[in-house]
Amino acid sequence: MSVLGERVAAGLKFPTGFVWGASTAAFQIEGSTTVDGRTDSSWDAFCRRPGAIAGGDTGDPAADHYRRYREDVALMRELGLGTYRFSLAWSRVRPDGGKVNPPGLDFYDRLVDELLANGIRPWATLYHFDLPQALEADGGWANRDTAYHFAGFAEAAAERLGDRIPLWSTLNEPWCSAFLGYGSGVHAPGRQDPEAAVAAAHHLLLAHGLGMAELRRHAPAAESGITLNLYPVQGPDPEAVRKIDGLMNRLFMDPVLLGRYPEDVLADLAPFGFGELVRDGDLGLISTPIDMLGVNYYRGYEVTREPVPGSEPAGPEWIGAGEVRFIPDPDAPRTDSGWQVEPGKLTDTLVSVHRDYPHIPLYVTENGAAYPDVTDADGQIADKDRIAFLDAHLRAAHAALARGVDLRGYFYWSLLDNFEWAEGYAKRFGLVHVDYETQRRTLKQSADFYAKVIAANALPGL
Ligand code: IFM
Repeated sequence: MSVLGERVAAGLKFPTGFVWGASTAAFQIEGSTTVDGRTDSSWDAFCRRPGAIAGGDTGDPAADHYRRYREDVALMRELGLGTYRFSLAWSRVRPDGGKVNPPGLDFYDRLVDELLANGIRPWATLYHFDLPQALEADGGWANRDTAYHFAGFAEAAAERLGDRIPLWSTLNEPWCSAFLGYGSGVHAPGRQDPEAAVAAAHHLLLAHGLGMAELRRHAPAAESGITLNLYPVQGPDPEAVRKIDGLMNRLFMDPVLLGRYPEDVLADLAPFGFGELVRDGDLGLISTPIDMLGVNYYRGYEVTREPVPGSEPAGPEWIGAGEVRFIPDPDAPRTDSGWQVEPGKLTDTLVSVHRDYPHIPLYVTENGAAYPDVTDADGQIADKDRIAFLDAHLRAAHAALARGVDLRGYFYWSLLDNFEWAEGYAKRFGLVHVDYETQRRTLKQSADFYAKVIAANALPGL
């Protein structure tokens, strides 16, 4: 066990300097989608497609954060957040993917200054699902040119903000952008085209590499990396596990951290032209050394190829992964998203990433749960389920530390209730309740719980 492991194993105290934060993303909270030179993103366009979003919801006004950011930073301060992770809207910064739009950048400038004035460190994600629609119209991530446009966006952002932002992620969850956006089509742009989906995966990774170069140039002192949604894939059938683990995890981690695509995944994706996409020099760029890896964890994947009554496919049908099914646990509690609550698998994820890619510091950059929160007669939101979720997952993160994982911090998803993509506003993940009629913010009881953990740097009662 490492020295760190021994120190934390003594009690549920977190290491000194452990980073406590909360995350959001531009499209999910900002609103104000037509002001100060912002143009449409792929999500604005997708929201207009009949039936794409539950309840016909759109990204405006969302949580009106664009106008209420000062109030939101004050809430972060009340919570004691050390770091706030947010994303930049590309279509504010370089509308239509074209020229830099200073008024769009000014918003992030104001936000960053407000955070710093309140003693909160900013962590910027460059890309969290919202591509300028003009680039989408040219093929989006299925078009290699988009990766080079991304480099221009990264350059503009880092040039302007790199002096004040100490933590950067190039991309958030490229798996979702590629496979939900261009494969199953449940995310923008809503395409169902396997070849476009695998092309998007490679071009997103290329964009990450090109973006890293810009961050190194314009924010040399910052810690920079990428955020991936990772899943511990387990089950009785090794072939099922291999396939899903390859597609969900190793397809993204191996090129970034080892400089190569996994052979078995290349073989799985060969019928969709994946091999031909990769040009000389691409993997060198994609494996530009990163300073940390962000891990987003929500649920595990217990899978098999055996028929399981009532289970869903664990992967896209079009690569033969649809034959792999989830093995549901009928006794596991579920969140309002229908996801099983599996805190122990957060430990498994962190331990296996640390084992397979040993030298990379980790952050849990997202972990959280939607529940149907109810405001009681006193105006209180007693979100006991979320408190239990948070407590259990923090214990799981702590268990990973005790097993020697170099885990540097934890970010709850999300600070505010927000636009949960195809689910619209119906799913509430926030520590802070947002009344979308009045935009009134109310701290839920989970926010008080989290504030106490942060203040003590420890789990309560210990
Ligand atoms: O809301 C999303 C977020 O945008 C990306 N990670 C998962 C969250 C919950 O689904």
